[in-house]
Amino acid sequence: MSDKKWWKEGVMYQIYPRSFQDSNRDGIGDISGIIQRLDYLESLGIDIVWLGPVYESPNDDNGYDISNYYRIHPEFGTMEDLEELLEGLHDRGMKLIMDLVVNHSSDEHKWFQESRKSKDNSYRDFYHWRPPAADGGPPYNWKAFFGGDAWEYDDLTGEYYLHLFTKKQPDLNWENPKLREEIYKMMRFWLDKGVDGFRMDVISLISKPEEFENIPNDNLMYAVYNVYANGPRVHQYLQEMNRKVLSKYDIMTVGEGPGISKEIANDYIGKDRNELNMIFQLDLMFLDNGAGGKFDPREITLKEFKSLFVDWDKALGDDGWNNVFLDNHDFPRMVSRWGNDGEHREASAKLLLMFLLTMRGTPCIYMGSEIGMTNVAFDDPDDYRDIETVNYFRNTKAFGGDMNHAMKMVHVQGRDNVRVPMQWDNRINAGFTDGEPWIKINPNYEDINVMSEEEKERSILEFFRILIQWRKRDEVLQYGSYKDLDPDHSKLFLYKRELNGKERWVCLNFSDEESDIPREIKGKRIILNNYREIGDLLKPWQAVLLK
Ligand code: TEU
Ligand code: CA
Repeated sequence: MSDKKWWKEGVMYQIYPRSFQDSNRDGIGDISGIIQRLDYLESLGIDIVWLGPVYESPNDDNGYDISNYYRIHPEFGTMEDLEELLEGLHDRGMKLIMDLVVNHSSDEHKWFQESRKSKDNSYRDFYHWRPPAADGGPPYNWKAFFGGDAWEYDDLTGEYYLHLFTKKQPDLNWENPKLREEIYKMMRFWLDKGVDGFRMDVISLISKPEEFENIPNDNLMYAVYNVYANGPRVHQYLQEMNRKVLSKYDIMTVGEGPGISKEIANDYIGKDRNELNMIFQLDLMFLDNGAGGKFDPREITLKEFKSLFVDWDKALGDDGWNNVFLDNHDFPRMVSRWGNDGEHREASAKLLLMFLLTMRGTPCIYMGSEIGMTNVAFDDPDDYRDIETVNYFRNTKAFGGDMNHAMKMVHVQGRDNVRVPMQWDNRINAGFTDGEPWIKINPNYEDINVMSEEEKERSILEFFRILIQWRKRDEVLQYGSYKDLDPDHSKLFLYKRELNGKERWVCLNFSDEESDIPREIKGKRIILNNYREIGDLLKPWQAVLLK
């Protein structure tokens, strides 16, 4: 059995601050808005809130471009608000983890402002600068995550700087010990305030190759897994960070890990590595990327889906610890992507929640999934806000691509699917704001919202609350071993959790069709079922937990 830790027993809940609750009618979610909803958070039974970035930022990438790590962006409130939120969570027995975005800063951060001034500026080496190629173009052929080149020319000094994300997100140079000390100092500032840990943005990318080289392939995922991630000194940096900062506090860390494959995951999170506690592995999120990237997706089979979880569980074993999630602020809504958000929305939303809360690993639920919120489909490109989507539309247009097709792809894959505001009730703007929201509301808010879920019997929300209570008092669900009982089944995900002779079975029908009841669960006692009963066949998206 894996060692006991509070962060293995807790349930995480992600808040995207811009879209949770507006408190001052400017149409932007803010910290006071979250404070107004503290009782709701407590009522869910969640333990750990992951708060997206609320630091000062020009918002090129909605706060993932930080211009001052010590200040709260005025649109989100003040430092006092943040302290009040922290206290409010702690009073209710919940923890707060903050987003730590240190692979890159904003180009408006004072470090970058200094760095670009001259080649001998004392901040020059806080970033990666290189002279142009012989033809004056970018020194290397690297591509950025949100389209275009990853090297940007700056005519002040006639050199290029590296940005793996937008050009307003220059990558920090971790080779520089002065930069690292600055980061550690900033981390201590937040930990001394009492925050309970960090979600570390793209932490797998912080160490760059010793010698930059061209990439023999223009597939972004190839670059991520083979060049951008897991650089030669990433473990040295994380061990140093752990020794100098993390180990001094009772906190948790989860590193976002694009490019970390299961074979090397325990190098980051293994017990004796003294690096991180968990990673968010993105293999599943990237699995459907086709040759043209995320906007060129392919179908994934249930078998692939299952084997990914099974293989990761096996690879981490009792040395590492998994984090289990099906969506976040970067990927489509889980019920739209992995369930059926039409006819079977309620059943499949419950099934996916049961999956998250019965797997081995700390579950992380994205706000709104507890009420089965779905993807959104705006008709007008101007209704989209996310820089990745905006760039995609722009590039499609520039290269004479099919805009209708692009729109369809955005409806399926775009990040704004999950960034539209939380749906609280059926009043105008879904109770999110009394002003003009920064992005349009999903028109289905009149049917899908917290208030109507609270009033309904056997709602998704009620199901989620019951599941959480089970998870929290059941050691078998927390620490029990995990075994897939029928890896080849094309519709069912059937697994067993086991601890000290106690067993739990989870039977999930991942399909729009009925399915046979597996013999393994016949005669077992039902703990929780997303249908009223269990007949001779499993209903579409039926989910049953048994003992
Ligand atoms: O995401 C990193 C990451 O790998 C994602 O960029 C993902 O590939 C992309 O969103 C797919 O559309 C983190 C943050 O979660 C994301 O919001 C930021 O935009 C990004 O880093 C840069 O900070
Ligand atoms: Ca506001």
